[in-house]
Amino acid sequence: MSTSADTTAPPLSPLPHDTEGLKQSIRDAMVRFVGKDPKQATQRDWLDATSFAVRERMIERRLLTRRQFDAEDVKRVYYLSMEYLIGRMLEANLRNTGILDETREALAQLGQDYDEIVAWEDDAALGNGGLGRLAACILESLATQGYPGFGYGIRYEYGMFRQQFEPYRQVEHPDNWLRYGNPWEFPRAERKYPIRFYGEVVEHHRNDGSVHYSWEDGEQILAMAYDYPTAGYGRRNVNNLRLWGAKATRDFDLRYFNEGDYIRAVADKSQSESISMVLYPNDATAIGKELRLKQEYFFVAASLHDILDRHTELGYTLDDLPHQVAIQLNDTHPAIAVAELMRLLMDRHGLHWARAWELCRQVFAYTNHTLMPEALETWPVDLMTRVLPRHMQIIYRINHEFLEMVRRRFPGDEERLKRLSLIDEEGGRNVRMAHLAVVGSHQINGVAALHTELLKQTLFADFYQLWPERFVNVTNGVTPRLWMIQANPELTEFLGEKIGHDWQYDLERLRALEPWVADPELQQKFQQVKRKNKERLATLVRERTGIRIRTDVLFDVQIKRIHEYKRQLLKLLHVIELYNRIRDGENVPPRVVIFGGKAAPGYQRAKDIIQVINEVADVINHDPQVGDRLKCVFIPNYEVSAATVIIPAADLSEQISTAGFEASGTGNMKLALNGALTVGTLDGANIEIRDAVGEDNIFIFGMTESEVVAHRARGEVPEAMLAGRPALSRTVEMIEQGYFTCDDNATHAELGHYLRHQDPFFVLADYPAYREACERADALYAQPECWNTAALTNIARMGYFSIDRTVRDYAEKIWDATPEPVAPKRNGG
Ligand code: GPQ
Repeated sequence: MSTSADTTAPPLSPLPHDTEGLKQSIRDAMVRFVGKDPKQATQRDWLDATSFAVRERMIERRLLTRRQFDAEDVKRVYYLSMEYLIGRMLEANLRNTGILDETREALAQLGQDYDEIVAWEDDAALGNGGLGRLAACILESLATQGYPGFGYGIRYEYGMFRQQFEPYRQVEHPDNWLRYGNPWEFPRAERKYPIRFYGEVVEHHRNDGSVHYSWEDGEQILAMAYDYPTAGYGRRNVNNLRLWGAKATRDFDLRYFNEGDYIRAVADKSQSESISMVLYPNDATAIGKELRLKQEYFFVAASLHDILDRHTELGYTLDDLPHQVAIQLNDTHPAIAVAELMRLLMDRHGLHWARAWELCRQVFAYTNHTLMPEALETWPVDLMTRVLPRHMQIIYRINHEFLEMVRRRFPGDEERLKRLSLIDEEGGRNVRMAHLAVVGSHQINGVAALHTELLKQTLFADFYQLWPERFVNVTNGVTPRLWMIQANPELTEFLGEKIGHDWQYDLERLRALEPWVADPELQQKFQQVKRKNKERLATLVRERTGIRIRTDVLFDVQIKRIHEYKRQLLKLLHVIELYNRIRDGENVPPRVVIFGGKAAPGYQRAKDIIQVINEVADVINHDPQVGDRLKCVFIPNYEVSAATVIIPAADLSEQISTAGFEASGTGNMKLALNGALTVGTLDGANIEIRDAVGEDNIFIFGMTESEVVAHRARGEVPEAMLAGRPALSRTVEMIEQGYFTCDDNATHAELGHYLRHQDPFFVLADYPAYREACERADALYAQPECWNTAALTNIARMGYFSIDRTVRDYAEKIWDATPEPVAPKRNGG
């Protein structure tokens, strides 16, 4: 089908992409948009003016991309995610638009320092960790590869909290990232949809005997669109991320105004706008709060309304939906979309149940990111009935039809029905959102090979038996544009000199490096690059913590959310043992240990772990007997912009989760791509990384997933591990006896008890193997030629972990979508 989109409309006047033209644009923007005389401008003003100059060039390409997609009958992919962990936008947009060097020069000619200017930008931290960063990488890759792929999410006014230590404990500060406005967003006042909550379902009986339902009354708020253009690298394609902000409806106030209560009316307004106020800072834990359910429905309802409107505006019918639209659910957070699309198709468009269900199933696919029970979302039936009464009805009907089918296939198997039901009947009745997502999707994917296998064998075993063909694996990836080209310009240049630039588009081409990994000259250059990156990190560490670190030693890095299963405690036990050995006069190889990561504000155990790491670090860093042989640094407020400084400087990458718990990991990929060697368990994507780089180029240790299961079944007391292990016993005793504390012994005693008697993630059981793996790493680091060969081999073999491969896997296995590159020189510019 061809549409009426007007591709013959007059072209936009092309903007120059050279230094002179950019200089002019920046100066103009300073006056016209920022409203300042360049002579009076602050660095923040220069940031804004520069951002406006880039944005002008991006939006031009955005319009051309849209015109082409509209004209060419393309299938569109919509990525629904509660989180996008984007980071700073200026440098990313300059780089992907291809005007980074010119802009740097333009600013220099205007008397401004580019590096200082970009540092003024706040991170867009609309996500918690891996799940949100993956969503950001996927959008970047969709644009880079020319897929018609669009993100939908929430425009939180407050993103991920800022972390401070006072002085050891984590304190959370609000992240008011939109405080000074945001030059990257386009508010779309005309794209506003009313979203309903509460109210009731009314039955309408028709003459032909059919029943029609409508959802009425309750409360309405508006979802308003804010668009963020997303540029592809080395391409003209510019896609769009549409984030929804909550606005009170105009008539919000009528009732109170009539009663003369003006203040109450205005206060009410801010209450309805609170829906998009703040990101819940929880990682891999379900939240269970009414506001969270409202956030989920709010952005899903607005997105589906928008998708269907666009679909019909382009002249398509509902029967065309599966050919024109694919919707990916990023975890279960948007799973209510299944019920919402059913509601729209039936109640608004008059489709019958069976046809609506067929369309739904062909449109949706669902990505699972964890097996951990505490992360699986369920909503009390009572709550769902109150907030979304029509959806609850629809979910009951989906469940009824689904269980009827199961009954036919497994007659008399009541236990199976209970396990599969969308409603969990144990301990109060709850809607299982993962079951809704599975039943409503044509494909379900895990994010690494092991994770997908475990999904099939455990969490979704009953579903896998019903529909084996629906389960696929799509191993995660990372974008080399941010995590190599931007984060590590020196290594990028070094690779360019040796193997050219093709790898920037096809990361598998890094293999061309392999013949040279043992080349002494190349190794020397690589070491120089690492050293420079360590200097850069040392500066950041000094600025944020006041601690001085040397740059001629091994940098041992564990950066990720703080979680028991990720086992920051395992690293900490090793640090304490190293400290003891130094104090005992042993000649321990020097190292700098770097931690970074936030704890969910309500996750007390994780906060205790932060406190203890900070206290241990303080003792070690001030012990004159230790000097600079061991430093331990916890970098506060770990975020995307900090990650781009830490990762290129790392030698050793800590990926030490209890096997079976980390769905994939993506930090593991970023670090290996930058030439860090992994010390890791056989968990998540570590397994695939080992297969890619080879066993000699990674330090694998610890129990495998099945060994963990067997170990747990034996039910041993954790402290039994301490017998015959004096060094480990001493470490645990030092913690519990308060060796490292200044005030609060209780935390430490409790932590000691936890390790001895609970240790749910087997820190003690895996410790001996871990220490041995760290020693293997030390031994290799002592032979620079061998280490550098291994590090360069890691880089050369990381091609598979490009997000571009991940996105192609989704496109081929799940979306049936094809790239639609925007033709160069179509309209100039
Ligand atoms: N992940 Cl369920 C999150 O970052 N947040 C979550 O709420 C859940 C998962 C992570 C997961 O722990 C990592 O192993 C993955 O690499 C990442 O998602 C992306 O798939």
